[in-house]
Amino acid sequence: MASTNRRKFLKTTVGFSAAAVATTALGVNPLNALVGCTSSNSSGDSSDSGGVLEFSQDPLGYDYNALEPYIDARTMEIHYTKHHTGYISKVNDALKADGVAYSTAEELFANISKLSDGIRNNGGGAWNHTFFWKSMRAPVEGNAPTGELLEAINGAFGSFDKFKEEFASAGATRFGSGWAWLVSDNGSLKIGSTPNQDNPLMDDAELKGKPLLGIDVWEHAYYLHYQNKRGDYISNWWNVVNWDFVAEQLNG
Ligand code: MN3
Repeated sequence: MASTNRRKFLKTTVGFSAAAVATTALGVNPLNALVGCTSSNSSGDSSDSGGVLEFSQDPLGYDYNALEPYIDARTMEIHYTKHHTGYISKVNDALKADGVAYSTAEELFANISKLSDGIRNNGGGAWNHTFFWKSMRAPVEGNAPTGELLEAINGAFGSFDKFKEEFASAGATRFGSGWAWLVSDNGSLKIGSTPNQDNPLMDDAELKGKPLLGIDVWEHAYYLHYQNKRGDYISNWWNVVNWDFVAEQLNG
């Protein structure tokens, strides 16, 4: 039972390892970035042994300039080392201060409506960015989903182009700061957005489901290169989407 739960968790969540703080240098094999979620004790063991969730920052998995020309190196560096790092340290402080001891991020988000704004905003920021880094890779010519994922997108939205339009619109029309998402809601694909650092795993989110793809539409994600042109950022972002990662989320 314990190992079943753990396998299920490993398949459905990305980016958390309790106690195992990632300090690996940047520029590592991107495949390494696809691993990496345990909410376990310091031995890296099963969460069933009483491990308490603590967020950590995985290596980015590619260089800061890997997404150029679509996302510039300076934006990536600030985003990863300042914004993301900040969310992680603040959520861990808040979890400790409030004595909040869930064993997985999913469990935390499933109870988020009962917790403080500090945990909500920083916990969402910690998780969302880990997910975001993994859903990107160096630009690929003609970048597009294939196979089962493409069929699922075509089935839900009519075509890949229509899917991109709807997704871009969700990002463009999110007022202020937030995220646009593709989620699987019990197998049904949906597009929507969340405010601030909320995500579709949160119990009180308007858009609920398992995140398959997400884009950060906070100005800090694009302002240096695109200034106020959020639409240009989103349309260029399709060049760096890691569709293999998205397919893994669908099948996981
Ligand atoms: Mn951000």
